[in-house]
Amino acid sequence: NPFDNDNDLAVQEAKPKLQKPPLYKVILLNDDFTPMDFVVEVLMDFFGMSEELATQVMLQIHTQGVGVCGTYTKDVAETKVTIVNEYSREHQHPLLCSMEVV
Ligand code: NFA
Repeated sequence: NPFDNDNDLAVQEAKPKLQKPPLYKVILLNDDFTPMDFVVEVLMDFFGMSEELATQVMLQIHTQGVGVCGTYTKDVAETKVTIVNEYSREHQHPLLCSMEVV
């Protein structure tokens, strides 16, 4: 700014735009063994869904083979995948959670 007579110390006007971080879809895969109630519980407890939405998403996974639980930054998506897979294994269910870049 040519009309800016400020001392340049501690004055920073230009703000270059930072790139937005890539987003990742966290997905659940269908299988023949995990109980429907368990999948609904996972979607409510780990992805903040209402029981109604969780039931819809569970049925979509059941019929289509895969469904989206949410979209997150890489770190958050990785943490959710790890926690959900550990939780499923603890309960002896084969439910698989994964992620893919949007
Ligand atoms: N297909 C499972 C069943 O019939 C239910 C299920 C839904 C599993 C969504 C995994 C994901 N019990």
